[in-house]
Amino acid sequence: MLYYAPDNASLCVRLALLALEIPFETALVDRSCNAQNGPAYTALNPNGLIPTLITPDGPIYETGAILLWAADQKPSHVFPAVGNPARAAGLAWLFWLSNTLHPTLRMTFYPTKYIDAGSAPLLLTATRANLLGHFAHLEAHADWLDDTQVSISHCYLAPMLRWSALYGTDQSWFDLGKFPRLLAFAKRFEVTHVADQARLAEGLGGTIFSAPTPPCPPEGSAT
Ligand SMILES: N[C@@H](CCC(=O)N[C@@H](CS)C(=O)NCC(=O)O)C(=O)O
Repeated sequence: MLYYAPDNASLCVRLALLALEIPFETALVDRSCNAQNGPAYTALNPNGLIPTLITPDGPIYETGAILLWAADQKPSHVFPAVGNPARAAGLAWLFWLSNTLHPTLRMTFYPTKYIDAGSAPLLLTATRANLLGHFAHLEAHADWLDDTQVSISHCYLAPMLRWSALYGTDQSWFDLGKFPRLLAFAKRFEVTHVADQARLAEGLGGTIFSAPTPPCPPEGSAT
């Protein structure tokens, strides 16, 4: 069971489970009433953050951890298995996405969780500059962007490109067109069967990664 909200970090997990062809059901976390902080959800994930995946081993949270757990259920499908020399670089990038790019992006969505409202504009300016540096880093060094086989790092990154274009107080800082390799990746991934299934399930519209529009989900809300 995947606890999700449309166009939330659970989208990364949905994409990976679809790519792995691991059957799953979903349970909506209703953000309109802050259900992520209610007792039923925090009993599963005490951080009060979406997603959580219920597995035979119990609930797992943290997007990167869930992606790795899922990939290890079907070794070599979407991530190098233990023993494969490519796993080292794969892990380095997965953790970079999880401990560098994703938290930085979160700061632009929820600046007042990190600093007082008066200082938020300063934080946003600095954080957006950092993010542009992170995207330039990917553009220059992430050779896995060009892989045609879907990986869990693809499933993690593509929604982050989408959110950069859609969420926060001002999107003028972000122009995917300035990063041709990232743009080509987004265009390639969004026409896969996996992205199409996620798009329909969460009402994400067309060109969901390269030129996204706000979602129109069949249930729940993104924020
Ligand atoms: N470190 C967490 C972050 C997840 C996260 O930021 N989730 C957002 C939705 S995309 C959330 O739950 N936001 C609700 C809140 O902050 O109250 C992870 O990797 O799973």
